[in-house]
Amino acid sequence: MSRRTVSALILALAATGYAAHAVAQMDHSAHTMPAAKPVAANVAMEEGVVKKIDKAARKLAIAHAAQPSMPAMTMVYSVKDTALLDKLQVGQKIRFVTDPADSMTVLRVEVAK
Ligand SMILES: [Cu+2]
Repeated sequence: MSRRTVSALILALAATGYAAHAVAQMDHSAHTMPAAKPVAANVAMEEGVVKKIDKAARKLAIAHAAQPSMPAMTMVYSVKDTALLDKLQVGQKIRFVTDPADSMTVLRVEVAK
């Protein structure tokens, strides 16, 4: 491959990566955030109540509060780390953070006081 071909390939890959990133962010905005929030503000926590815990499947059903873009509802989220589920009980009020790249994956959970 010539140098020029390699640079063109790198540019093409970079462009693809950017597009995918933008789409992932848009998905997340549509689900949980009002538009125009910078990525750094994505640490805002959502509120909800634990409805079901399934450690074997690494799933967590949460009745989440109303959000700017969606009404209150129960949704089933995935967790990457089942240790997140250890401290939870059905019926507990929680605050949680979802993955900016995948709004159906919970990254962090806190029991609300
Ligand atoms: Cu929802």
